[in-house]
Amino acid sequence: MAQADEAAPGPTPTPGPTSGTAAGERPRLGIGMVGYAFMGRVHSQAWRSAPAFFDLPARPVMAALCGRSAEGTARAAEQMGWAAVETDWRELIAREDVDVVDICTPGDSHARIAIAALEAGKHVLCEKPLANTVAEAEAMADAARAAAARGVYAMVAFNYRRVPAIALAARWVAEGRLGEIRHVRAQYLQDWIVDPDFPLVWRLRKELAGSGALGDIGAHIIDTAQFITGQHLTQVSALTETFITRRPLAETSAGLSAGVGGGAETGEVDVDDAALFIGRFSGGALASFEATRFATGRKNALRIEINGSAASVAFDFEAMNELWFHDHALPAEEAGFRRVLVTEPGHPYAGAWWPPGHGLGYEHTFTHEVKDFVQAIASGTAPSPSFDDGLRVQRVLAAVERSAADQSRLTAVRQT
Ligand code: SOE
Repeated sequence: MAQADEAAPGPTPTPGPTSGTAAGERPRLGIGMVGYAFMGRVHSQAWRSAPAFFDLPARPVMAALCGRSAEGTARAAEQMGWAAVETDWRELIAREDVDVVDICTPGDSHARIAIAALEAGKHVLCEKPLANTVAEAEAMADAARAAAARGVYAMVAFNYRRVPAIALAARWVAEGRLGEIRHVRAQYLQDWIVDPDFPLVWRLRKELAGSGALGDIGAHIIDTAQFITGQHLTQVSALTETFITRRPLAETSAGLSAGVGGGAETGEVDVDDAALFIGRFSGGALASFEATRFATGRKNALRIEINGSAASVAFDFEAMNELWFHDHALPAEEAGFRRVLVTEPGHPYAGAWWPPGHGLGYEHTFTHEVKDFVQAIASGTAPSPSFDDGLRVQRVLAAVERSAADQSRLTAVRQT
Protein backbone atom coordinates (compact mmCIF):
# COMPACT_ATOMS: atom_id res chain seq x y z
CA MET A 1 0.00 0.00 0.00
CA ALA A 2 1.42 3.35 -1.06
CA GLN A 3 2.02 5.85 1.73
CA ALA A 4 -0.04 9.00 2.16
CA ASP A 5 1.35 11.69 -0.09
CA GLU A 6 -1.52 14.01 -1.04
CA ALA A 7 -3.67 16.66 0.51
CA ALA A 8 -6.98 15.74 2.11
CA PRO A 9 -9.75 14.30 -0.11
CA GLY A 10 -11.12 16.62 -2.72
CA PRO A 11 -9.88 17.06 -6.30
CA THR A 12 -6.90 14.74 -6.05
CA PRO A 13 -3.68 16.33 -7.35
CA THR A 14 -1.55 14.16 -9.59
CA PRO A 15 0.21 12.02 -7.05
CA GLY A 16 3.80 13.01 -6.45
CA PRO A 17 6.48 10.62 -5.17
CA THR A 18 5.13 8.74 -2.17
CA SER A 19 6.29 10.03 1.17
CA GLY A 20 6.04 8.48 4.59
CA THR A 21 2.71 8.57 6.40
CA ALA A 22 2.62 11.32 8.96
CA ALA A 23 1.87 10.03 12.44
CA GLY A 24 -1.83 9.19 12.65
CA GLU A 25 -2.41 9.96 8.98
CA ARG A 26 -4.21 7.19 7.12
CA PRO A 27 -2.11 5.50 4.43
CA ARG A 28 -3.15 6.21 0.87
CA LEU A 29 -4.79 3.47 -1.18
CA GLY A 30 -4.63 4.29 -4.89
CA ILE A 31 -7.60 2.98 -6.88
CA GLY A 32 -7.55 2.27 -10.60
CA MET A 33 -10.82 1.30 -12.27
CA VAL A 34 -11.38 -0.39 -15.64
CA GLY A 35 -14.72 0.37 -17.26
CA TYR A 36 -17.09 3.28 -16.72
CA ALA A 37 -20.57 2.12 -17.72
CA PHE A 38 -23.26 1.19 -15.17
CA MET A 39 -20.95 -0.71 -12.81
CA GLY A 40 -18.16 1.84 -13.23
CA ARG A 41 -20.54 4.62 -12.29
CA VAL A 42 -21.85 2.89 -9.17
CA HIS A 43 -18.36 1.78 -8.09
CA SER A 44 -17.16 5.39 -8.53
CA GLN A 45 -19.99 6.51 -6.26
CA ALA A 46 -18.85 3.90 -3.73
CA TRP A 47 -15.19 5.02 -3.76
CA ARG A 48 -16.31 8.65 -3.33
CA SER A 49 -18.77 8.00 -0.50
CA ALA A 50 -17.08 5.26 1.59
CA PRO A 51 -14.52 7.57 3.26
CA ALA A 52 -17.26 10.11 3.98
CA PHE A 53 -19.45 7.69 5.93
CA PHE A 54 -17.08 5.10 7.36
CA ASP A 55 -13.96 5.52 9.46
CA LEU A 56 -11.65 3.74 7.03
CA PRO A 57 -8.13 2.59 8.02
CA ALA A 58 -6.82 3.74 4.65
CA ARG A 59 -7.78 6.60 2.36
CA PRO A 60 -8.98 5.53 -1.11
CA VAL A 61 -7.68 7.91 -3.78
CA MET A 62 -9.38 7.66 -7.18
CA ALA A 63 -6.12 7.69 -9.12
CA ALA A 64 -7.02 6.58 -12.66
CA LEU A 65 -9.89 5.44 -14.86
CA CYS A 66 -9.30 3.15 -17.84
CA GLY A 67 -11.50 2.85 -20.90
CA ARG A 68 -11.09 2.12 -24.61
CA SER A 69 -12.09 5.57 -25.85
CA ALA A 70 -9.70 8.34 -24.75
CA GLU A 71 -12.37 11.00 -25.18
CA GLY A 72 -15.14 9.07 -23.46
CA THR A 73 -12.89 7.99 -20.61
CA ALA A 74 -11.65 11.55 -20.04
CA ARG A 75 -15.23 12.80 -19.91
CA ALA A 76 -16.22 10.05 -17.49
CA ALA A 77 -13.13 10.64 -15.32
CA GLU A 78 -13.95 14.33 -15.05
CA GLN A 79 -17.58 13.63 -14.15
CA MET A 80 -16.90 10.78 -11.71
CA GLY A 81 -13.81 12.22 -9.96
CA TRP A 82 -10.91 10.17 -11.31
CA ALA A 83 -7.54 12.00 -11.36
CA ALA A 84 -6.05 10.46 -14.50
CA VAL A 85 -6.99 8.44 -17.59
CA GLU A 86 -5.59 5.33 -19.24
CA THR A 87 -6.79 3.57 -22.41
CA ASP A 88 -4.86 0.33 -21.84
CA TRP A 89 -5.58 -1.72 -18.69
CA ARG A 90 -1.99 -2.92 -18.73
CA GLU A 91 -0.84 0.68 -18.29
CA LEU A 92 -3.32 1.12 -15.46
CA ILE A 93 -1.93 -1.92 -13.64
CA ALA A 94 1.61 -0.63 -14.15
CA ARG A 95 0.90 2.74 -12.49
CA GLU A 96 2.83 3.28 -9.27
CA ASP A 97 -0.06 5.27 -7.82
CA VAL A 98 -2.49 2.34 -8.21
CA ASP A 99 -2.69 -0.20 -5.36
CA VAL A 100 -6.16 -1.60 -6.18
CA VAL A 101 -7.59 -2.53 -9.59
CA ASP A 102 -11.38 -2.38 -9.71
CA ILE A 103 -12.70 -4.39 -12.69
CA CYS A 104 -16.03 -3.12 -14.03
CA THR A 105 -15.89 -4.60 -17.53
CA PRO A 106 -17.88 -7.36 -19.25
CA GLY A 107 -17.01 -10.87 -18.04
CA ASP A 108 -14.85 -11.84 -21.01
CA SER A 109 -12.02 -9.60 -19.73
CA HIS A 110 -12.22 -10.39 -15.99
CA ALA A 111 -9.67 -13.22 -15.95
CA ARG A 112 -6.89 -11.58 -17.93
CA ILE A 113 -7.14 -8.28 -16.08
CA ALA A 114 -7.51 -9.78 -12.59
CA ILE A 115 -4.66 -12.31 -12.97
CA ALA A 116 -2.29 -9.69 -14.39
CA ALA A 117 -3.19 -7.24 -11.61
CA LEU A 118 -2.73 -9.82 -8.83
CA GLU A 119 0.61 -10.94 -10.29
CA ALA A 120 1.65 -7.27 -10.35
CA GLY A 121 0.90 -7.01 -6.63
CA LYS A 122 -2.34 -5.06 -6.94
CA HIS A 123 -5.40 -5.89 -4.87
CA VAL A 124 -8.44 -6.67 -7.08
CA LEU A 125 -12.17 -6.01 -6.79
CA CYS A 126 -13.88 -7.79 -9.69
CA GLU A 127 -17.52 -7.45 -10.76
CA LYS A 128 -19.71 -10.54 -10.93
CA PRO A 129 -19.95 -13.13 -12.24
CA LEU A 130 -16.30 -13.82 -11.54
CA ALA A 131 -15.70 -15.07 -15.09
CA ASN A 132 -17.45 -16.45 -18.17
CA THR A 133 -16.24 -20.03 -17.68
CA VAL A 134 -15.25 -22.35 -14.84
CA ALA A 135 -11.74 -22.66 -16.29
CA GLU A 136 -11.28 -18.89 -16.14
CA ALA A 137 -12.71 -18.77 -12.62
CA GLU A 138 -10.36 -21.55 -11.49
CA ALA A 139 -7.35 -19.66 -12.86
CA MET A 140 -8.51 -16.50 -11.09
CA ALA A 141 -9.03 -18.32 -7.80
CA ASP A 142 -5.58 -19.92 -8.11
CA ALA A 143 -4.02 -16.49 -8.74
CA ALA A 144 -5.92 -15.01 -5.79
CA ARG A 145 -4.75 -17.72 -3.41
CA ALA A 146 -1.14 -17.24 -4.54
CA ALA A 147 -1.45 -13.46 -4.19
CA ALA A 148 -2.99 -13.72 -0.71
CA ALA A 149 0.17 -15.47 0.45
CA ARG A 150 1.95 -12.23 -0.54
CA GLY A 151 -0.57 -10.00 1.26
CA VAL A 152 -2.40 -9.08 -1.97
CA TYR A 153 -6.17 -9.56 -1.77
CA ALA A 154 -9.13 -10.14 -4.12
CA MET A 155 -12.89 -9.79 -3.71
CA VAL A 156 -15.76 -10.53 -6.11
CA ALA A 157 -18.50 -7.89 -6.15
CA PHE A 158 -21.63 -9.74 -5.04
CA ASN A 159 -22.99 -6.49 -3.64
CA TYR A 160 -26.36 -7.84 -2.43
CA ARG A 161 -24.55 -9.45 0.53
CA ARG A 162 -24.17 -5.86 1.69
CA VAL A 163 -27.86 -5.00 1.73
CA PRO A 164 -28.48 -4.48 5.46
CA ALA A 165 -31.62 -6.68 5.36
CA ILE A 166 -29.76 -9.53 3.64
CA ALA A 167 -26.84 -9.26 6.05
CA LEU A 168 -29.37 -9.31 8.92
CA ALA A 169 -31.02 -12.45 7.51
CA ALA A 170 -27.63 -14.15 7.32
CA ARG A 171 -26.94 -13.10 10.94
CA TRP A 172 -30.25 -14.60 12.11
CA VAL A 173 -29.63 -17.88 10.26
CA ALA A 174 -26.13 -18.09 11.78
CA GLU A 175 -27.64 -17.46 15.25
CA GLY A 176 -30.00 -20.40 14.68
CA ARG A 177 -33.15 -18.29 14.79
CA LEU A 178 -34.63 -20.04 11.75
CA GLY A 179 -33.83 -23.55 12.95
CA GLU A 180 -33.18 -26.22 10.30
CA ILE A 181 -33.33 -24.65 6.82
CA ARG A 182 -35.92 -26.53 4.75
CA HIS A 183 -36.58 -24.26 1.73
CA VAL A 184 -34.86 -21.53 -0.25
CA ARG A 185 -37.06 -19.73 -2.76
CA ALA A 186 -35.12 -17.15 -4.81
CA GLN A 187 -36.07 -15.02 -7.75
CA TYR A 188 -34.37 -12.23 -9.66
CA LEU A 189 -36.96 -10.59 -11.92
CA GLN A 190 -36.28 -7.88 -14.49
CA ASP A 191 -38.03 -6.82 -17.68
CA TRP A 192 -35.61 -4.55 -19.54
CA ILE A 193 -35.48 -6.62 -22.76
CA VAL A 194 -39.14 -7.55 -23.20
CA ASP A 195 -39.25 -5.17 -26.21
CA PRO A 196 -38.06 -7.13 -29.30
CA ASP A 197 -36.54 -3.90 -30.65
CA PHE A 198 -34.15 -3.67 -27.70
CA PRO A 199 -30.72 -3.97 -29.32
CA LEU A 200 -28.17 -6.74 -29.10
CA VAL A 201 -26.07 -5.25 -26.29
CA TRP A 202 -23.05 -6.99 -24.79
CA ARG A 203 -25.11 -8.65 -22.02
CA LEU A 204 -26.96 -10.59 -24.76
CA ARG A 205 -23.80 -11.95 -26.41
CA LYS A 206 -22.18 -15.15 -25.10
CA GLU A 207 -18.67 -14.20 -26.25
CA LEU A 208 -18.79 -11.11 -23.98
CA ALA A 209 -21.20 -12.02 -21.16
CA GLY A 210 -20.72 -15.79 -20.95
CA SER A 211 -24.45 -16.36 -20.45
CA GLY A 212 -27.62 -14.27 -20.19
CA ALA A 213 -29.93 -13.83 -17.21
CA LEU A 214 -28.35 -16.90 -15.63
CA GLY A 215 -24.85 -15.50 -15.16
CA ASP A 216 -25.86 -11.87 -14.84
CA ILE A 217 -28.65 -12.02 -12.23
CA GLY A 218 -28.86 -15.75 -11.52
CA ALA A 219 -25.33 -15.50 -10.11
CA HIS A 220 -26.60 -12.96 -7.58
CA ILE A 221 -29.38 -15.16 -6.20
CA ILE A 222 -27.10 -18.19 -6.08
CA ASP A 223 -24.50 -16.26 -4.08
CA THR A 224 -27.11 -14.53 -1.92
CA ALA A 225 -28.79 -17.85 -1.05
CA GLN A 226 -25.44 -19.49 -0.25
CA PHE A 227 -24.43 -16.44 1.82
CA ILE A 228 -27.63 -16.30 3.88
CA THR A 229 -27.86 -20.06 4.51
CA GLY A 230 -24.13 -20.67 4.94
CA GLN A 231 -24.67 -23.75 2.76
CA HIS A 232 -23.89 -24.47 -0.89
CA LEU A 233 -25.83 -26.06 -3.74
CA THR A 234 -24.91 -29.69 -4.43
CA GLN A 235 -27.45 -30.65 -7.16
CA VAL A 236 -29.53 -28.71 -9.72
CA SER A 237 -32.07 -29.40 -12.46
CA ALA A 238 -32.76 -26.63 -14.92
CA LEU A 239 -34.69 -25.11 -17.80
CA THR A 240 -33.51 -22.13 -19.82
CA GLU A 241 -35.19 -20.25 -22.65
CA THR A 242 -34.37 -17.55 -25.17
CA PHE A 243 -37.70 -15.97 -26.04
CA ILE A 244 -36.38 -13.52 -28.65
CA THR A 245 -33.61 -15.07 -30.74
CA ARG A 246 -32.63 -12.14 -32.96
CA ARG A 247 -32.32 -8.43 -32.14
CA PRO A 248 -31.27 -5.20 -33.90
CA LEU A 249 -27.51 -4.70 -33.72
CA ALA A 250 -26.44 -2.32 -30.94
CA GLU A 251 -24.88 1.04 -31.76
CA THR A 252 -21.36 1.09 -30.33
CA SER A 253 -18.70 3.81 -30.18
CA ALA A 254 -17.34 2.20 -33.35
CA GLY A 255 -20.72 2.05 -35.09
CA LEU A 256 -22.88 -1.07 -35.14
CA SER A 257 -21.66 -3.95 -33.00
CA ALA A 258 -18.43 -4.93 -34.67
CA GLY A 259 -18.21 -8.52 -35.84
CA VAL A 260 -21.80 -9.39 -35.09
CA GLY A 261 -24.29 -10.50 -37.69
CA GLY A 262 -21.89 -10.27 -40.62
CA GLY A 263 -23.24 -6.93 -41.83
CA ALA A 264 -26.91 -7.87 -41.30
CA GLU A 265 -29.13 -5.46 -39.39
CA THR A 266 -29.93 -8.03 -36.72
CA GLY A 267 -27.82 -10.44 -34.72
CA GLU A 268 -28.46 -13.72 -32.95
CA VAL A 269 -29.13 -13.75 -29.22
CA ASP A 270 -26.98 -16.70 -28.13
CA VAL A 271 -27.64 -16.49 -24.39
CA ASP A 272 -30.60 -17.32 -22.15
CA ASP A 273 -33.36 -14.79 -21.51
CA ALA A 274 -34.56 -16.78 -18.52
CA ALA A 275 -33.28 -19.63 -16.34
CA LEU A 276 -35.32 -21.64 -13.86
CA PHE A 277 -33.81 -24.35 -11.71
CA ILE A 278 -34.43 -26.40 -8.60
CA GLY A 279 -31.68 -27.54 -6.34
CA ARG A 280 -30.60 -29.19 -3.13
CA PHE A 281 -28.37 -27.52 -0.55
CA SER A 282 -25.55 -29.19 1.35
CA GLY A 283 -27.63 -29.02 4.54
CA GLY A 284 -30.57 -30.77 2.85
CA ALA A 285 -32.76 -27.77 2.04
CA LEU A 286 -34.72 -27.85 -1.24
CA ALA A 287 -34.49 -24.75 -3.41
CA SER A 288 -36.08 -23.06 -6.40
CA PHE A 289 -34.43 -20.30 -8.40
CA GLU A 290 -35.78 -18.05 -11.18
CA ALA A 291 -33.67 -15.51 -13.06
CA THR A 292 -35.44 -13.74 -15.90
CA ARG A 293 -35.35 -10.55 -17.91
CA PHE A 294 -38.95 -11.10 -19.08
CA ALA A 295 -40.91 -10.64 -15.86
CA THR A 296 -42.94 -7.80 -17.34
CA GLY A 297 -43.48 -5.18 -14.65
CA ARG A 298 -40.64 -6.33 -12.38
CA LYS A 299 -37.64 -3.97 -12.58
CA ASN A 300 -35.01 -5.24 -10.17
CA ALA A 301 -36.89 -7.66 -7.97
CA LEU A 302 -34.32 -9.79 -6.20
CA ARG A 303 -36.56 -11.80 -3.89
CA ILE A 304 -35.61 -14.52 -1.45
CA GLU A 305 -37.56 -16.44 1.16
CA ILE A 306 -35.94 -18.90 3.54
CA ASN A 307 -38.21 -21.31 5.43
CA GLY A 308 -36.72 -22.84 8.55
CA SER A 309 -38.14 -25.24 11.12
CA ALA A 310 -38.41 -22.38 13.64
CA ALA A 311 -38.90 -19.28 11.52
CA SER A 312 -38.86 -17.78 8.03
CA VAL A 313 -37.49 -14.61 6.45
CA ALA A 314 -38.58 -12.95 3.22
CA PHE A 315 -36.95 -10.11 1.28
CA ASP A 316 -37.64 -8.13 -1.92
CA PHE A 317 -34.96 -5.73 -3.17
CA GLU A 318 -37.68 -3.46 -4.54
CA ALA A 319 -38.42 -2.77 -0.83
CA MET A 320 -34.80 -3.19 0.19
CA ASN A 321 -35.03 -1.60 3.66
CA GLU A 322 -37.53 -4.22 4.85
CA LEU A 323 -37.07 -7.79 6.06
CA TRP A 324 -40.14 -9.90 6.79
CA PHE A 325 -39.86 -12.32 9.67
CA HIS A 326 -42.19 -15.10 10.80
CA ASP A 327 -41.56 -16.62 14.22
CA HIS A 328 -43.17 -20.05 14.19
CA ALA A 329 -42.87 -20.31 17.95
CA LEU A 330 -45.61 -17.72 18.40
CA PRO A 331 -49.16 -18.94 18.91
CA ALA A 332 -50.82 -19.36 15.51
CA GLU A 333 -53.41 -16.73 16.49
CA GLU A 334 -50.75 -14.02 16.63
CA ALA A 335 -48.06 -15.41 14.30
CA GLY A 336 -47.41 -14.37 10.72
CA PHE A 337 -44.85 -12.38 8.81
CA ARG A 338 -44.03 -9.06 10.41
CA ARG A 339 -42.03 -6.27 8.79
CA VAL A 340 -38.66 -5.32 10.26
CA LEU A 341 -37.49 -1.92 9.04
CA VAL A 342 -33.74 -2.53 8.76
CA THR A 343 -32.58 1.01 9.49
CA GLU A 344 -31.61 0.86 13.15
CA PRO A 345 -28.03 1.60 14.31
CA GLY A 346 -27.75 -2.02 15.46
CA HIS A 347 -28.50 -3.35 11.99
CA PRO A 348 -25.62 -4.17 9.60
CA TYR A 349 -24.15 -1.00 8.02
CA ALA A 350 -27.30 1.10 8.77
CA GLY A 351 -25.80 3.05 11.65
CA ALA A 352 -23.29 4.77 9.36
CA TRP A 353 -26.00 6.59 7.46
CA TRP A 354 -29.26 8.24 8.42
CA PRO A 355 -31.60 8.13 11.44
CA PRO A 356 -33.98 5.15 11.59
CA GLY A 357 -36.60 5.06 8.87
CA HIS A 358 -34.74 7.15 6.29
CA GLY A 359 -33.59 4.16 4.28
CA LEU A 360 -30.80 3.25 1.90
CA GLY A 361 -30.61 2.43 -1.80
CA TYR A 362 -28.83 0.33 -4.39
CA GLU A 363 -25.67 2.45 -4.38
CA HIS A 364 -25.16 2.05 -0.63
CA THR A 365 -24.54 -1.68 -1.06
CA PHE A 366 -21.48 -0.84 -3.17
CA THR A 367 -20.25 1.65 -0.60
CA HIS A 368 -20.48 -1.11 2.01
CA GLU A 369 -18.61 -3.41 -0.36
CA VAL A 370 -15.63 -1.10 -0.86
CA LYS A 371 -15.61 -0.23 2.86
CA ASP A 372 -15.30 -3.93 3.75
CA PHE A 373 -12.67 -4.39 1.03
CA VAL A 374 -10.53 -1.50 2.31
CA GLN A 375 -10.82 -2.79 5.88
CA ALA A 376 -9.78 -6.29 4.80
CA ILE A 377 -6.77 -4.97 2.90
CA ALA A 378 -5.70 -2.73 5.78
CA SER A 379 -6.06 -5.52 8.34
CA GLY A 380 -4.38 -8.15 6.15
CA THR A 381 -7.40 -10.44 6.18
CA ALA A 382 -9.01 -12.23 3.25
CA PRO A 383 -11.99 -10.25 1.90
CA SER A 384 -15.38 -11.93 1.45
CA PRO A 385 -16.73 -12.97 -0.98
CA SER A 386 -13.42 -14.33 -2.20
CA PHE A 387 -12.57 -15.53 -5.68
CA ASP A 388 -13.13 -19.05 -4.30
CA ASP A 389 -16.70 -17.97 -3.48
CA GLY A 390 -16.97 -16.64 -7.02
CA LEU A 391 -15.66 -19.97 -8.37
CA ARG A 392 -18.30 -21.82 -6.33
CA VAL A 393 -21.01 -19.75 -8.02
CA GLN A 394 -19.40 -20.32 -11.43
CA ARG A 395 -19.58 -24.10 -10.89
CA VAL A 396 -23.31 -23.82 -10.09
CA LEU A 397 -23.84 -21.77 -13.27
CA ALA A 398 -22.05 -24.43 -15.31
CA ALA A 399 -24.13 -27.21 -13.71
CA VAL A 400 -27.33 -25.32 -14.52
CA GLU A 401 -26.24 -24.94 -18.15
CA ARG A 402 -25.34 -28.65 -18.38
CA SER A 403 -28.69 -29.61 -16.91
CA ALA A 404 -30.65 -27.28 -19.20
CA ALA A 405 -28.81 -28.65 -22.24
CA ASP A 406 -29.85 -32.23 -21.42
CA GLN A 407 -33.46 -32.28 -22.63
CA SER A 408 -33.62 -36.07 -22.14
CA ARG A 409 -34.36 -35.56 -18.46
CA LEU A 410 -37.56 -33.67 -19.14
CA THR A 411 -40.66 -35.82 -18.70
CA ALA A 412 -43.38 -35.23 -21.26
CA VAL A 413 -46.89 -34.78 -19.90
CA ARG A 414 -49.12 -37.48 -21.36
CA GLN A 415 -52.57 -36.03 -21.94
CA THR A 416 -53.84 -39.19 -23.67
C1 SOE B 1 -28.40 -6.39 -15.04
O1 SOE B 1 -29.00 -5.44 -15.81
C2 SOE B 1 -27.82 -5.72 -13.80
O2 SOE B 1 -27.20 -4.50 -14.13
C3 SOE B 1 -26.76 -6.64 -13.22
O3 SOE B 1 -25.66 -6.78 -14.11
C4 SOE B 1 -26.30 -6.11 -11.87
O4 SOE B 1 -25.36 -7.02 -11.29
C5 SOE B 1 -27.51 -5.95 -10.95
O5 SOE B 1 -27.11 -5.45 -9.69
C6 SOE B 1 -28.52 -5.00 -11.58
O6 SOE B 1 -28.90 -5.50 -12.89
